[in-house]
Order: sequence, then C-alpha cells, then structure tokens
Amino acid sequence: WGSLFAIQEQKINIHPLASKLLKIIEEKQSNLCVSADVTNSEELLQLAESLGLKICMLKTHVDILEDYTSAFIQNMQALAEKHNFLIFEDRKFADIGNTVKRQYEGETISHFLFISSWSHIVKAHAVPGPGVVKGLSAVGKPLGRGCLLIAQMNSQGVTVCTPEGEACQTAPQTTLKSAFCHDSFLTHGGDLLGQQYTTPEEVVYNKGSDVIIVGRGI
Ligand code: UP6
Repeated sequence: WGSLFAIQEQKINIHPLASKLLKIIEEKQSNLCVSADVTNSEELLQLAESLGLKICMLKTHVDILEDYTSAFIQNMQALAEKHNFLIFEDRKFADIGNTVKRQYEGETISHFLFISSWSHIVKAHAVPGPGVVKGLSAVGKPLGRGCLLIAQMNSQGVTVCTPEGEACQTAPQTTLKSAFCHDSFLTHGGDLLGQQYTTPEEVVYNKGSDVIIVGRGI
C-alpha cells in the first residue's frame, strides 16, 4: 500500500477510492481493518454491525462462507453505507489476466460471487505479472474499484518477495501516530499454520502502512 498519506501530502493525484479511504480514516480516527473470517453470513453481518463504527474497512472471505446469498451482500452494503467503511474482499487473485477477469466478474464454474459488483477493494498477487492487474482493471476500473497488490505475505516460509516489497517501505507517518500506542491486539506471535503477526508499531512506523488488518485477535 505504501503510504497514501505521504502521496496525498505531495499533492499527487491518487485513486478516488484511496482518497475516500483516507477521508474515512481521518473522520473516524481509525486505520483498523477487521478481517472477519467467519463461515456464517449472519455472524459476519453482526460483526459488521458491532464493529462498523470503529473501522475503516471490513475484510471478508466470502469464499469460506457456507451460506453466501445476494441478500447477504445487500445487507453488507447497507451496513458499509450506514457505518461508513469500505468492503474489502480478500479473494487473492493470482492467475492470468483472462482468468482473473472472469473470476472477478463472477463468471466461474464453482462460484458466482460477483465480487466486482460489491467489493470496493480486492487483492492480487504480483506473481503472474502485469496481466493480473490488467484483467482485474478491465472489470474494476469502470466501477471505480481498487486493488491491493500484495508485495509480501507475512506467513512463515513465504517464497516470493518482490523488489517492490522493499521499495514500499516508506518513512514513518507522524499523522498516524496517535492511532497506535500499544500492541495489545497481539496475544500470540502467530498460529499453528504458519501465520506470523507483527506489532502495529512495526507495521506503521517501520513499514509505512496506512492500514492495519487484524482478524482473530479481535
Ligand atoms: N492475510 C494474512 N497474511 C497475508 C495476507 N493476507 O494473514 O500476507 C489474511 C488472511 C486472513 C487475515 O487470509 O484473512 O489476513 C489474517 O487473519 P488473522 O489476523 O486471524 O490471522
């Protein structure tokens, strides 16, 4: 993500969605993105309702939902509107442009998730090269959607680290300092399946991130 605030301060044009995100962060004084990795849509809506006011984004994994419906999506969109947060579906696209385009639109054999129609932001791996962004952009750009390109995953033994991952590490942002004063979200250093956690201090001050994603810790 680099630091959107730094880019904005340099008066460089940024994506309207990034601009909207910065506005939400400033208005709500929160750069917290909750990763609501639950399998039941009612539970996910309850999380969105109870945490909505305190977050800038809600990250979903609709591919693990056991009861995905279009009614659920409509309810989630209404909550995003009501509590002013962005929806961020964490479908990590990682294929050739033509395939990710179809996956993003919803045209796949096993799923009809229509992610582009409701998720403000999605993620993509940089591994396939520029085609993945071109494919997603063909669908998402006309809709004003955004894409977070993964520079480096945080899991143990990660095998791919792009040079851009290093380049993204910009200077610490004083504007965000008040948002983090301790690392009480971190109860463990990770999980038994290779997850590794980093402190808010490390993520914001040393790596220059604008947003912190927290899942099971919350
Ligand atoms: N996630 C990571 N690491 C990455 C990229 N994405 O953990 O490099 C996602 C996971 C999960 C969430 O897919 O949805 O962030 C982390 O959840 P947790 O805080 O409960 O471990």
